[in-house]
Amino acid sequence: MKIGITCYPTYGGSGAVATALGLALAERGHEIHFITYDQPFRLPGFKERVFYHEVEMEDYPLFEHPPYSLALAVALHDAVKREGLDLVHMHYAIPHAASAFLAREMLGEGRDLKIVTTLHGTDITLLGLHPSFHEITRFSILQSDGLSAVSSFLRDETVCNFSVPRDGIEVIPNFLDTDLWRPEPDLNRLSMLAPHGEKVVMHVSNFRPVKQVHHVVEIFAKISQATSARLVLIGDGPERPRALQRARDLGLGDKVLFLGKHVAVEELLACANLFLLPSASESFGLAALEAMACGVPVVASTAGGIPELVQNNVSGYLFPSDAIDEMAEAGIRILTDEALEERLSLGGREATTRRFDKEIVIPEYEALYESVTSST
Ligand code: GMT
Repeated sequence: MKIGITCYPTYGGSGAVATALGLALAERGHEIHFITYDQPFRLPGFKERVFYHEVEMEDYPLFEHPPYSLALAVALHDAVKREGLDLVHMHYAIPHAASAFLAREMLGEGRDLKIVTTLHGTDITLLGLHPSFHEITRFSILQSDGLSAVSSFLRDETVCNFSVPRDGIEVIPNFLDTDLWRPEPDLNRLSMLAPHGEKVVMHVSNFRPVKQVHHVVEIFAKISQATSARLVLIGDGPERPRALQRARDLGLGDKVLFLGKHVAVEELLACANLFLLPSASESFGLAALEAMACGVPVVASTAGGIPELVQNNVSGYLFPSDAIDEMAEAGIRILTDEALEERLSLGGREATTRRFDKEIVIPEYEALYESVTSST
């Protein structure tokens, strides 16, 4: 098939999933056209059957907010006509699904365009609920020919928040390549992260408020009172200054390493002994899945779809998102009991290879495409 993919190219789970999906589909023989305003952060250089179309935006003194949704509609319309795409797959409903609808209208009567939309998280749980977005989000969900949500939790939220039919939404979880995300630490990197043999506690995110990175720092502060450990923070975003300040206030000094945005996170994750994800809201939690694939026990919140991947006492421990003391205690247990760390590490890796490997999940997207393109 010839498939157009639109996602946010910035550091974040929906862009990571969309890019991994496009690359995996190309490996399986499909032709993939990424249509985005910038090169997706996990999209490498040249790959066979993979093309990148940049959405061109014209600035104008009248615009305080340039109308990206329109420029995207034009880019989609153009790509469909020039490349003969069979369908476009929109990741994150706002505004992508509405732009795809516009592109389809622009094609007119003679040309049908199938639209698949994957709901990722805050498009449904936060942003889409705002009165300025709610009706257009509902409309573009209903106008999509195929819909997927990344967890059962998110499907239920969509049905409840937007009054749309439940049976039209497939649950297709986040996935990864378990050959790439592996529990094999590079000893050189490990010695740089933990030069004195400390345990490595890790967190990866885009540092948005929902991630509660200040909680990560507080949990770590308690852990470091009980055992020798370092906290490695990967990613960047609006909450970084607050987290940095919290680390300073708690006197954590060089026990906390801020590494900023890294693309090859898998190289670092395998060095960790514990992954923290105390999010206030999380439709799935791709970062936790990446940790599990690398054999890293997870201590996380029970928010949203996290319990659909992290199993209590199998791959980690789950608590309410503000339970800092309980999360710290669980972290200390894991870091001071090698047999427990090993058991949770194996449990996470096993769950990942069994349910979340790309070989299992990509066919679920292909089946969705088939059902959409074969329907009239
Ligand atoms: O919905 C968002 O906040 C955007 C998105 C992103 O780009 O980071 O994150 C969501 O999509 C990921 C991929 O499907 C999920 O793993 C994340 O759990 C989800 N984030 C939230 O729900 C906060």
